[in-house]
Amino acid sequence: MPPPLALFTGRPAFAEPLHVGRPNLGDRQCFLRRIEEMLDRRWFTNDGPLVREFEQRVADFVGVRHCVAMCNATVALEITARAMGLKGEVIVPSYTFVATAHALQWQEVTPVFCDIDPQTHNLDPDRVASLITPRTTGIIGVHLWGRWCAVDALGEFAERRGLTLLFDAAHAFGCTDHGRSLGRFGAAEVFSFHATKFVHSFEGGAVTTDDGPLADKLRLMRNFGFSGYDKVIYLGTNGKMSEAAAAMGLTSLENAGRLVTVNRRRYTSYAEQLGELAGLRLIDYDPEEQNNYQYIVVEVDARQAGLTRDELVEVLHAENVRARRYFYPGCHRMEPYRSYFPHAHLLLPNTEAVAARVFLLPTGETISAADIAAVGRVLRAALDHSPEVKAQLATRPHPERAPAGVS
Ligand code: T4K
Repeated sequence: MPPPLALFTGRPAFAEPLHVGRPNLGDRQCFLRRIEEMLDRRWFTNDGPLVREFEQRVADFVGVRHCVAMCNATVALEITARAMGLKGEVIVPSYTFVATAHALQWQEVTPVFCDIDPQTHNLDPDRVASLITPRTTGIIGVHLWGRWCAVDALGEFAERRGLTLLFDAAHAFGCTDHGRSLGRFGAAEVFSFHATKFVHSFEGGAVTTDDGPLADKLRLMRNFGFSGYDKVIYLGTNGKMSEAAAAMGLTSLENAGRLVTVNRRRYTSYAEQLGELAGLRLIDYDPEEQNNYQYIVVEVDARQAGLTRDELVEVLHAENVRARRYFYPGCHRMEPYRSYFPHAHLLLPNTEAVAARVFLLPTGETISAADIAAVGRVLRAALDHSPEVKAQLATRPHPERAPAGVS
């Protein structure tokens, strides 16, 4: 009998693909009513009533004075970095979505990659000091998977050294640090409301801050710098959120309480499935903190599991489970950074190791407990038959596998 895996039988566990990041919907009727009202109003963008309502609700939720909604988090990061006068070099983790680095490089600010703490997957505050040069103007921390990034240590350090501190909170809506909502730290924080996020507006982002003059500046900059009909007082761009996006954002925000319950249940089901599998570990979310449980993040110990992360991902893809290797291979191994800093990996051992052993599994409204049980069965079968799986995969060329030895 061949192992019960599509790799051998040709019959995938799922007829349709299971995606990581499948959007959650919220109340469809409520969304459609908002769209109908928007059409009747004929006000589709440029600081419309839905965007204003969304901003107010996000600010209240996070507990900040100001929220400035934007078309996406990448542009929001770019505008915020520019508004804060970041130039020269800015310290960022490499283990993040490439947008964190691109938002700086796009305006010719050099991202300097700092290694992460392998436990938290977040920037290691003890390594930041050694990367400071006379050109350093700021730090951008990332709350990866909604787990808080050393906000207090980085805050104290930035203040002492006169650096601007921002946070990329793309993953962190609805998450806390010691009971304090993420989105309230540093000079400003940036959320993503992309379709794949916990709360989403199809495409969207927002900056949250308690700094009134900064919020005013961000509003001008996202609207070409206009301060009146014919008056431009800053260099600006177009970073506005549309009314249709805000309609989805509001509907999604209203669904957040229900979704976190669903996500948490999925996380618990995965924990039960993976708990018995040697070599696979689901990352923890501190039970004392709030998390949105939007990310099912698995770490593979290849020696114990008998298979590498990449081999397991291939097994899952054959079953139509589109597991993702976020954030492999790390920004420092992507262009243009790879060419600019060809030796960056030497200073990023934890980034390299974590990026080689992590994969993400699908969750959310569209995934059922039965789906998770089936994913568990696939993983169990793969580990039970690891020598056969390894031999079978070796017959298939796969140029994208992580280099041997890094996992
Ligand atoms: N900082 C961090 C730490 C981030 O993670 C991100 C974005 C940003 C900054 C920038 O935020 P934005 O500028 O995007 O607001 C996706 C998202 O596009 C991106 O927003 C997200 N992080 C990143 C983690 O994931 P890709 O290139 O992996 O997307 P893609 O097209 O492969 O889609 C992801 C999965 O979602 C697929 O499995 C398919 C599924 N999907 C996607 C969409 C859009 C659906 O099922 N339906 C959909 O409508 O970047």
